[in-house]
Amino acid sequence: MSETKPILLQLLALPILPDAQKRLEKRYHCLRLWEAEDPNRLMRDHGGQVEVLIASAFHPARAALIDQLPELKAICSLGVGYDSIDVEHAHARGIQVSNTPDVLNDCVADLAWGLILATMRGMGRAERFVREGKWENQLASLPLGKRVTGKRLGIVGLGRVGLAVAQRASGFAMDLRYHNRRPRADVAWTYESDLLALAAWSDILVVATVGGPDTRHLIDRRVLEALGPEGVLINVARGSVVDEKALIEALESGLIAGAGLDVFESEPHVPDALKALDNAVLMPHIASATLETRQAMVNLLVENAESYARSGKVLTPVPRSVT
Ligand code: 8YV
Repeated sequence: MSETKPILLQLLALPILPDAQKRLEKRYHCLRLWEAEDPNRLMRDHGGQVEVLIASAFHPARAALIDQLPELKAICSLGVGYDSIDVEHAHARGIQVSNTPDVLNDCVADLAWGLILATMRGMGRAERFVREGKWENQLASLPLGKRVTGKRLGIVGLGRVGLAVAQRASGFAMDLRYHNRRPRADVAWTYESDLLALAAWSDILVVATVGGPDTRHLIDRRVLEALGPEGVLINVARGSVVDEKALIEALESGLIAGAGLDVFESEPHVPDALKALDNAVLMPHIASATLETRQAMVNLLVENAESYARSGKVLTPVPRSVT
C-alpha cells in the first residue's frame, strides 16, 4: 500500500470510461470493496484511513457506513440523485458530497419523451402484438392509442431535467405548466402552486423532481384521481415519489389511462401486478444509460475526486441548503 497517497474506498467499478480507474489511482490508493474476499475485514483494517468514498444511487452511503469511516472527507457519487447518500449526516461531520449534475439532463429527458410516446401510443403493447404473432395471424386487434401532439403537459419539478423535458415539448405543439417548490423567474410557462390543480389540468404528468423523504409519495391517490381516466403519468425521477400501490390500483381500475415508468419503489423489484398491466410501459432505470452520458457521468465523478485531491474541494458539491 502506498504511504503517500490518500485512501479512497470504491463501492463500485468504473468500467465505462477507459482510464477512469487509472486517473483515480494516480491520486489515490483505491480499495475496491466489491473485490475484497472479506469486506468486513477490509473495513476493519482500513476503514479508519479512508478519506474519499465513491458511491452511487445503487451503491448507497448511509449513515452506518459513513460512521465506519472516521477520517472520511469527501463522498463522490455517480448520478445526479443523492437520496442514496445520507447527505445531512455527512455534512454534519464536515464531509463534502458531490454528485454528477447536468451531464445527464438530455438523455433523461429523451427517455421521458420515449415513455410519453410509448405510453400514449401503446408502443409496448403493439410491439408485443407483433412479436407474439398476433398481427400475422389476425388473432386480435389493437386498441387505438392517444394522440400526443397538442396535449397538455404538466411537469412536477422544473429543475435541470424537468427543463430539458419541457424544452422538447415545443415540437409537439403542447401547452405546458409546471409545479415546483417555487416559480422559476427564467421561464414563461405557467406556474401551478397546487399539484392537484396541475394534475387535473394535465393530459400527461411528468415527474422529474428530486427523491428523498421530502417528496415521498407526492404522487398519491388524490393526484392520480385528479389526473383522471384520460391522463397518463410518467416517472423518470425516483420510485419513492409515487405511491406505487395507489398507482397500480389506479391503472387497474381505470382511474388513470396509463403510466410510463423508469423507476420503482424498491428497485430492481417490479411488482407482478404492474408487469401484468398492458397500460404501463416499464423500463429498468435506464434514463441515463447511454454510452455518451455514462462516460460523462463517470468523468465528472473522477473530476470531483481529482479536484478534492488537488484543492481539498469537490467540483460539483451537493448544496447544504437543499438537504
Ligand atoms: C443512474 C440516476 O442510473 O443520476 C441518477 O440519479 O438515477 C441515474 O442516472 C444512477 O445514478 C447510476 O448510478
